[in-house]
Amino acid sequence: MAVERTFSMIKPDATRRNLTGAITKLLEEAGLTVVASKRVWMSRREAEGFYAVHKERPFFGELVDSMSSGPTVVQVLQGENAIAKNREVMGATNPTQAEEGTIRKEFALSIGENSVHGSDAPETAAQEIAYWFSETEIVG
Ligand code: DAT
Ligand code: MG
Repeated sequence: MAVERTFSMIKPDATRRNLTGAITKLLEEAGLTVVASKRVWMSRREAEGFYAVHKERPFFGELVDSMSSGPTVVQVLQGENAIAKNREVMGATNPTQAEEGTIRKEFALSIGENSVHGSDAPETAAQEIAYWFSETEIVG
């Protein structure tokens, strides 16, 4: 399995509760290395662009409101099989369905305020990394 990079975001519901360290610890314990990280309070426009794939979904307005409601921490994670591994550590989108030991099981408040985002495929990982980071900000 090749070393990959994926994009991760610690959402406002989690930064508000001072969970940045606790969430990063779970990612690092899973073997993922944080090769870029910064705190960003995204605008509504940035949130709409980032989540454009969901713009026809009924929850889009709520999603944009929540993502622009406070600071997030955007990160690039690197490691073996990083995209799938990050999704595994995150747990299911709906925290009631997330497995024990996952970030969402432990910390998510609801399906909307579910504490973390993670890319779902190599193409989206590349797009999402480029949306928030320049190459020089990533130190692998
Ligand atoms: P994931 O974040 O697990 O990749 P997704 O891409 O389907 O899930 O949805 C993106 C985000 O949109 C999700 O993290 C929270 C929000 N969301 C998804 N389904 C929702 C719903 N039924 N009600 C409210 N928010 C929802
Ligand atoms: Mg998704």
